[in-house]
Amino acid sequence: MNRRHQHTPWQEPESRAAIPDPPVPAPANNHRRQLINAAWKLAALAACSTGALAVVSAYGGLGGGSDSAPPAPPPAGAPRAVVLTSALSSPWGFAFLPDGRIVVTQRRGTMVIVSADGTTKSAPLSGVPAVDSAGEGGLLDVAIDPDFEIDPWVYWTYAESGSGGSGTAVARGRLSGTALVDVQVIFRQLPKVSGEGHFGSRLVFRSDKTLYVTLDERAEERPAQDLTTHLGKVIRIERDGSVPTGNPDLGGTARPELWSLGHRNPQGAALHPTTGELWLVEHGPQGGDELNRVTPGGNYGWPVKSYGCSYGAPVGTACRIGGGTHAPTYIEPVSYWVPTSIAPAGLVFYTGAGFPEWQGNAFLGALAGQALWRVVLSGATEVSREQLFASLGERIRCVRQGPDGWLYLLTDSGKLIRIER
Ligand SMILES: [Ca+2]
Repeated sequence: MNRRHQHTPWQEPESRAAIPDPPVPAPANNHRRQLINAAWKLAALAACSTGALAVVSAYGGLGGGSDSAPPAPPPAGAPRAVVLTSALSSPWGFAFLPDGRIVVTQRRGTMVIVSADGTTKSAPLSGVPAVDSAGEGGLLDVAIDPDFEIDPWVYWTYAESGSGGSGTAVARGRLSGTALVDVQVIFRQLPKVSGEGHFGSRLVFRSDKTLYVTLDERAEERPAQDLTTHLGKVIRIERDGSVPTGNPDLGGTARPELWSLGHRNPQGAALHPTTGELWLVEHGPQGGDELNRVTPGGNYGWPVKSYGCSYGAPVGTACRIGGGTHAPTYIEPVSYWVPTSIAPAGLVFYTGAGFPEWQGNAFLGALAGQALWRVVLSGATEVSREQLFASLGERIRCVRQGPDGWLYLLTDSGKLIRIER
């Protein structure tokens, strides 16, 4: 087996969440919430008999996995998870439409629209080009045009087959009912390469309506430092794919759309709410997952430096790639995870009113790590971090904040979950 593919998240079973979902979706009022909580408690008790875990509390209120003691209820007001739907098929990315509905990509190549309360799911949208869904590829992230109400463009990333293999691409189409029309491919990662690992990718609109795209290194490693390729880079493009002004000058042979380099497999990205800067999370090899603040022209070190180790290396610090330390040549991560990879996916800075204690914190999902991570920051310095909802036992693929101010999670098992109180 290719050593670079040994930890790929899709190789893990997607059947960990053997817990029945609540019988009704989103709670509309306190009475329904009580019904849902009762259903979850029953599910938790049932799950305990099979050794599985269940939880609705961020801190394990209904979990614990003990066969002898009944689970304790979550503390009043504690953040809790409500499953809005579990009817999605390997969902990967989602985005809120102005009317509150949610566009969801499903990795094998379909896009659907879910109602705001999760109770209904549309037929697959027509017009989505064919995707290469082998390995970690497929239909990936989705974003809504900042001017959607004027011109209803939807943007998405996907693995595209072509000469030389496959690569990440960005397309857009106008949403008309359940159709995407006027579909255009606005960007293609070059070169396309063989292999089924590391396609990234996330889409983030800046306040100036240009588009950041985070691009993996396709498990090729070295090209992440090669400015003539798009592998292992963040790019910044206009909505039609053209190159905007203001990108960093990286030298004569550099591709003009490049924004930063030296990334491995960035599967989460978000704008910082006060600085407007792009931040991202990327997978390390064996350990070395990173939360990064992205600066224009910044080099994040892969594959020269990593706090992780090559696959198969003994656990420890001696095996860290390039010694681990990035500075002064490369940019240090804000936070990193060792010795085990959590496989981060999805990133958001919380700005909602529902959790005042979480204001300005970064939240990222974990696939292999099966948790929602909360990182408390002071500027670009980590103050503390903790994992939440680990007892859900879900591979969390995407994290966003909804227009209602709650956090929303997408899981590989097919769930859309709202974190509320
Ligand atoms: Ca790095």
